[in-house]
Amino acid sequence: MPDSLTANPPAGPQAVPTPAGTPPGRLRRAPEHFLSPAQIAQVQAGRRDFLAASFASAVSVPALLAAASAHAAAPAAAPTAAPAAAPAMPAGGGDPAILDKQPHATGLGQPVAATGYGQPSKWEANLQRRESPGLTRVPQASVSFAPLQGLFGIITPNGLHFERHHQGWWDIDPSQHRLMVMGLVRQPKVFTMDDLMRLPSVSRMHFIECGANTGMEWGNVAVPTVQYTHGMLSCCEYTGVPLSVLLDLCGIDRKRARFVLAEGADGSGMTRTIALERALDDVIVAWGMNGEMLRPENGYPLRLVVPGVQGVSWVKYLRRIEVGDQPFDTKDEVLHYVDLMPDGMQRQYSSIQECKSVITTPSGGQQLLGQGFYNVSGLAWSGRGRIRRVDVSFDGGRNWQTARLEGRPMTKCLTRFNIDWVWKGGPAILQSRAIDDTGYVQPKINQLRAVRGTRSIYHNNAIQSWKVAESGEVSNVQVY
Ligand SMILES: Nc1nc2c(c(=O)[nH]1)N[C@H]1C(S)=C(S)[C@@H](COP(=O)(O)O)O[C@H]1N2
Ligand SMILES: [Mo]
Repeated sequence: MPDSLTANPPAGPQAVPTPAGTPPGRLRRAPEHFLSPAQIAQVQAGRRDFLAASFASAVSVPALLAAASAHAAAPAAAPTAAPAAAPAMPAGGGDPAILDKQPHATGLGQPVAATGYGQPSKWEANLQRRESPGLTRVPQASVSFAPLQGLFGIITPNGLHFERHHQGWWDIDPSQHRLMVMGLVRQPKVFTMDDLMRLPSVSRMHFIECGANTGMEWGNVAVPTVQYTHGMLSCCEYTGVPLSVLLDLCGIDRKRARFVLAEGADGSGMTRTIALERALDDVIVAWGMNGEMLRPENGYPLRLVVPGVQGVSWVKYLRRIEVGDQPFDTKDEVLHYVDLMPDGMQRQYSSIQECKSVITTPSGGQQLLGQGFYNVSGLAWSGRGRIRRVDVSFDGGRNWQTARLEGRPMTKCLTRFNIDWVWKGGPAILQSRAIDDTGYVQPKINQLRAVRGTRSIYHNNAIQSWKVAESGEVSNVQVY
């Protein structure tokens, strides 16, 4: 590793005072890939088997990290790589970034509306949602993970929202899209987008988490960065009409109705049963996402928002709601999305995303470049309600301190937490533990395994551990 990465930052006049009264530490952002260029070439050449095998049997983390740091240390592939540390001050004193006239201070800048739809800075081009090559056989039935390590606050920008498609995504003409509501209703109806968008709407902030998020970590440590351990998670402000309004418009048969079925228009035939109680509570038939129409990848022009429930029930390209008197037991509820328990039985309809949290900075693949103050930051959420408290440990769970929650926690929504930390250069294990307003405490991985076994895929909400080595390298570990 180049010396510049391990050297302590010069404590010059620029040292910013921090709440903990120590100079700030520095951090190298997570490598955006955990595959070496050679491995990526192999994947591109169609050799995915070695990766599929590694994912199934837990990739060796040292190997991945070695690959990651090899990649990160390679000459910057693009001019957009994370900015290098500021050049050392010239002997004569004076910072050229201050003293020299910069082009942007002397030339004429860009005109308004140079791009009709604004784009992120070119310096941020490494912040991307990313697929796990080899995780699935075709990219139309795959996942791209949100780069949690690079996001602030709680809102996921629309272009970085994670994606999960079973049969590829579509950009459906909204003028040709229809939503049918039928079954146990007095008057079945078909709605156009115009019909729907004239109805009384609501806007609510909620997280969406795929039930399989963190699913690769059931047996052992499997992936190196928070993007891949927790990136099937996003949080938006959704706008739409409450499903209860549509059901009332159609005159739902309140005596017999117990469940509704939601069906998507894509070829995956995505269909999910939702209990009527929930359907009438906070479920939204949504077209808006962070102030604009849904993105095609996320179900444009219409998707179901089912707060607190695993992502699969948030049916995209929503085209049909059927009201019935029993669960529909569709393929995505019988064959898939069941939890294999230690006794060999399958647990079905376990839809709620239980209370969970993760530290996003510092996190796996990042590197602390010097001792000093760090703002440790992360996300907490619960499918049952609001986050009440987040505790953080720096010694693998022996001692806990309460983190600061940003803003007022909202129900079934991400909550950002922060806590001060001074790294003195020794090894540390960082963990966060969330508690929701039902009093539920996020479990340790061994507590979860004791009940659920190790052969599950879905609903792994265990405490995440990040190990900080004396070198400052941060890696994914499991602590019992
Ligand atoms: N029509 C349709 N809806 C769907 C899916 C799909 O493949 N087709 N995937 C589901 C799954 S498993 C998840 S986790 C979420 C992902 O939503 P996103 O792609 O907007 O992140 O959509 C759900 N709704
Ligand atoms: Mo999912």
